[in-house]
Amino acid sequence: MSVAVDPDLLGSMEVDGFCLIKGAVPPELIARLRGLAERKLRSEREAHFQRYAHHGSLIPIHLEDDPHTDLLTSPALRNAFQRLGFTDPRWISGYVITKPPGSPGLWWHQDWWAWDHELSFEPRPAQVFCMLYLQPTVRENGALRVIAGSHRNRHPLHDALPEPHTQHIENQPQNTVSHLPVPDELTIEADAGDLVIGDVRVLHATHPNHSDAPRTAVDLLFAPHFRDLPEEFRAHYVRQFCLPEAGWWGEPGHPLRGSPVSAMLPTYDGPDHPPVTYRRLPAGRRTREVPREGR
Ligand SMILES: O=C(O)CCC(=O)C(=O)O
Repeated sequence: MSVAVDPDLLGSMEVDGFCLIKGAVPPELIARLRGLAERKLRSEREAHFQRYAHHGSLIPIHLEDDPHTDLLTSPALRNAFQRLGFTDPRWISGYVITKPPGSPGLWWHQDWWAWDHELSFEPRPAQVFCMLYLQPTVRENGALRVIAGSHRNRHPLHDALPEPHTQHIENQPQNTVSHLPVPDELTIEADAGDLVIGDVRVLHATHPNHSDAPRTAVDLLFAPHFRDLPEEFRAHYVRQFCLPEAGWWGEPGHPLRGSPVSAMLPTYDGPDHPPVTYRRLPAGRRTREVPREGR
């Protein structure tokens, strides 16, 4: 049964570029996600934590990682997406993000990657992040900071920030523009099981973790209106590295074909397209490094 669009939630996404859905995911699924996060964190090498010092970690999630398919097909996620009016949500990638005790805040950034394309200026997001917190998350232990409306409106930070997800921004000290407070920022505090869904164009950062316990979240990225995307974007998304190898949907007998999770995975049968131009900074800014990694 489908759930009606919630005008308040949809309004928050449209106007602010993010929304908070309280108690979206049930405790049993959160407990299993904690288990997944612990396994992933245990198996990661020290070099990873050094490279992603400000995230804490950015460990990819794949379909094999229990309970990821159960989360993707859960009534909880379906319900949240229907309330937001997502017409054809497809999963693109996912990460375990932890912030160890005493770790720094994450730099201000936005996560859109195709700023030369006209799609960047559409009201509806081409891509959203879903942050699922696995413990109470407040300012003290590294909650999310956001600038409401910055997904569609120019903000002074757009002209000041280094390229996101590069070593250049990773090297910025905490007393620089990449981290400092801005007057219009908001902090989103969340409980375990709350879902923060954001347009990837919105400017966001995190507070440092000043507590003595890790702060862990699962971050999933989706194309909420996949079937309406231009062909070149659909062709791009099916090739993302967290997903099963592109083409599975055309292989007779492939275990994913007809499976419940298949409805949440992007597929594409159209013509080949040259890659969409990769541009991490909005118009007027130019790439300083070529960072074709991650996200
Ligand atoms: O860890 C968080 O709360 C935010 C992570 C984030 O903003 C990102 O990975 O882009």
